[in-house]
Amino acid sequence: MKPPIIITSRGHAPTMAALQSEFDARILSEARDREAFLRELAPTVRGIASFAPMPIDGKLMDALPKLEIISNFGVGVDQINLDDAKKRGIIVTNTPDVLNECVADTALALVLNTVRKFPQSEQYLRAGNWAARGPYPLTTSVGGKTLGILGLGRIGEVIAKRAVACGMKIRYHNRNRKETDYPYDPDPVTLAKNSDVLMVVTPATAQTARIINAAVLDALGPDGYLVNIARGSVVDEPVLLRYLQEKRIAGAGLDVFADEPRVPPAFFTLDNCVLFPHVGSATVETRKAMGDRQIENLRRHFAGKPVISRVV
Ligand code: 8YV
Repeated sequence: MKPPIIITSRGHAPTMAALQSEFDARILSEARDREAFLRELAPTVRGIASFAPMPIDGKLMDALPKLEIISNFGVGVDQINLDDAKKRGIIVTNTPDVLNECVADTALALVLNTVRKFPQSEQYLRAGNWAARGPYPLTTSVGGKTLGILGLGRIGEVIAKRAVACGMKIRYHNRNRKETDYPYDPDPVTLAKNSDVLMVVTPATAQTARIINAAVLDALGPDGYLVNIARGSVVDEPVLLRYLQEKRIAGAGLDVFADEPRVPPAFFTLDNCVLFPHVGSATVETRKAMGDRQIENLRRHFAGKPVISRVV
C-alpha cells in the first residue's frame, strides 16, 4: 500500500507527478471543504509534502493526529510553525545544499545588475536612447568594494566565493561567529556601515523579522546597496521603498518581497532597483534536485530510516 500523504498546494510539476505516483497523495488547496477533507484523511495521513507559501500551523497538525513528517520543497521553512511541530514530535525536513550554486548565481547577478545597472542600460538601448542621446551614464565598479553578508551559512559561503572572484572583499554577521578568515561584525548596523553592498541571506524567523530597518539602511548610506535573496519579511519593505525614493541608499536588488507575488507598484517606477520574481533557485536542474530531496526524505522516513535533511 502506498503511504497516504497530503500535498499542501500545487508546486513544481515534475515533483507533483512523482509524489502522486509514489504516494497516495491528496492536495489540500484543492479541497472543496477543507474541514471535511481533513476529517476524512485524519485517520491515515502520516506525511505532508509542503510547498510555500501555504502556512502549516499547530491547528493543521492537530487535525492530522497521525502526522509524523512534513517534508518541505525549499530550504526556507518559514511558512511552517517549527515550535508547533517540535512540541508534537513532528519531523520537519527541507532541501538544503542542492540549491546553493543557483541561489548564489542569482545573488551575484543581483549585485552586478544593481551596482552596474545592466538591466537599466539595456532598457536604455531598447528605447532607442543610445543613438538618440549618447552613451549610458557611468555606473559604479564592483571590484574592490566590500560585500557584507548577513547570514554566512551554506548559501552565503558560496556567494562569498563568487564575489571574491569579482574582486570584492567579504565581511559578515551571524548570530554566532564562525571559523572563517572573513572579518566579523557584531551586529547588522556595524556590518552595513562597513559594507558597500549588504547581502541578506539570513533565514526568516521571529528574530530576523524586519532586521533590515531604517537604522541599518542609514548605516549603509547613500553610496550603499542592499541585495535581498532571503525573504521579504526580513526587510522593512515600506521603509526600504522610501529610502530608495529619497535616494538615501544607492540602490537595491530584490529577489523576494513581503507579500509575493504582489510587489508594491511604486518599486516599478524606480531606476535604482532591480527586481526579480523570486527566481533564486528557479532552474530545471535545481528544482528537480529539490524535488528529489523532498521525496527522498519522505521515502526514507516511511522506510523507517533517518531522513537526510532534518530541520526539527
Ligand atoms: C523556492 C526558496 O523558490 O528554497 C527556498 O527557500 O525560496 C526557493 O528555492 C521556493 O522554496 C519554492 O517555491
